[in-house]
Amino acid sequence: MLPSRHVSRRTLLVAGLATMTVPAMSSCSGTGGGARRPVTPPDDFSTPLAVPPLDEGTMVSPGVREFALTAREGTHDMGTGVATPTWGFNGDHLGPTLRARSGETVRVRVTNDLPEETTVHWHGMHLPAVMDGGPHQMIEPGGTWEPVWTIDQPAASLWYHPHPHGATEEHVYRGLAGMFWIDPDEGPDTRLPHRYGVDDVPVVVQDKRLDDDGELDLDDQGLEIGLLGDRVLANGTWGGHVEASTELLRLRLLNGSTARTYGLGFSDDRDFDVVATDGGLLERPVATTRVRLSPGERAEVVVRLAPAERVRLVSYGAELGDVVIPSVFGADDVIDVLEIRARDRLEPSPPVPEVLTSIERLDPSAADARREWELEGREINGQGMDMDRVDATVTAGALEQWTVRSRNPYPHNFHVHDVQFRVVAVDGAPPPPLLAGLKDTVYLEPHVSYDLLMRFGDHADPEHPYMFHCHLLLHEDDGMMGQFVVVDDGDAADLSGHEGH
Ligand SMILES: [Cu+2]
Repeated sequence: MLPSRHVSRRTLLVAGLATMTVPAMSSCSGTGGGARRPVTPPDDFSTPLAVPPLDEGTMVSPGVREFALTAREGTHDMGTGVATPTWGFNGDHLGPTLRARSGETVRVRVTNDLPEETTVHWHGMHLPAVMDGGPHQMIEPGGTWEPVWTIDQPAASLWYHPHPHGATEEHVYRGLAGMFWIDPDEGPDTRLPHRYGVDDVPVVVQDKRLDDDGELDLDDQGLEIGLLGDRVLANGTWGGHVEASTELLRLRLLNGSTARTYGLGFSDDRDFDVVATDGGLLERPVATTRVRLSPGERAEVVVRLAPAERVRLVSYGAELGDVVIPSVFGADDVIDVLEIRARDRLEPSPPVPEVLTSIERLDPSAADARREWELEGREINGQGMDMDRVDATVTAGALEQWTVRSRNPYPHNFHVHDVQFRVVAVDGAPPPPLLAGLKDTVYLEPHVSYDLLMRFGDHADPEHPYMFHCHLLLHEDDGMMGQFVVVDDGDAADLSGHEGH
């Protein structure tokens, strides 16, 4: 099931880390053969930032919005002047920003024009398991898949990407990723900057490494966390600039990388407001100078600009917690992501509201069930992914507390399909403000326990599982993933009839 390129060397590295063979690790960060190349900074920021096309679909009947996505091959210039072979949705690289409203029914006609099977997963979306686009909903080359669901969650910046078991890292790395914005039911939230591509800009942050022929280098060089690129692109643009015409600029940041965790801020260390995390608005804006995003996480930030200034969005590297030799995982890399160029005259923007929303309080003591998940090597609770095994059977509507912990001295994170969870405790303490909102993916500092409280939905289906997994895509591909099934009270899961056997 697993691609062979991952197995033997990987096992050795895991074994090495388990016994803390630090010298073996340091050789990865040295200058000898197989060393990781330093990150290449852009020469200048003369290229306009690519903004993915906005796709609001077609209203085929009142409240029903239809989209079409085709995954296909193409080429894209990653800033080298070379046409790098890539994959994209409805284009050569990446995909359009799909936009729909809370309460609408959405239908997406997905066509696979790739030479191999893939899937499309709606990351962060609450929806029936059979519409989730996980590894059980494979689309053959030339095939189509048409999921339909009703959006039953607040406004949020979600995203979509392939999820074929064993090949997710490669499919995302080749370029298959796009954002899916949910607006409030009455339309865009006008209290915040909301004009697409003008003062409300999607920023898909990804690192890539190209070989001497200008092709994407899929060799992870034995790095424990998988592919770590030496150039960082925003929306596929290396060294891009965005021209700002308003005093406030909202950037919807998505870490669409396969392995790298970013610590994002601005070149002059200015404060900015984080207004939303994975699953939607925070209750109040959080003023900060850094936001940490591990693969799959999102944050919406609002930055105030002065006329005619230039300021860069920078990844200062990330606080990874108690990892061995953080530099090996890119934690020391300081990377310019894009430049903001403010016009000489800026349109006034309304101030960011002091109160953005209210989020339902969930009481941990009222949990219907508690589960513990320990991540180690490529396993969760000592088991690798098995498409035929159900790791948790959840009652529809149940409130559950999942306690998650990494037992490795290198990065992992944790993503749960179908639900937005609340981080109610980090090692028993209240979560930091940026983890206090709705989340579907959380970085796991090694040896720290995260208590996640989540209310499962109403889409009972004993035959189709949802996934939970590490969102470092190599780890996921190698089996750091489990399955849960949502059933009506008293029912049992039954995967015997599902596809994929
Ligand atoms: Cu992991």
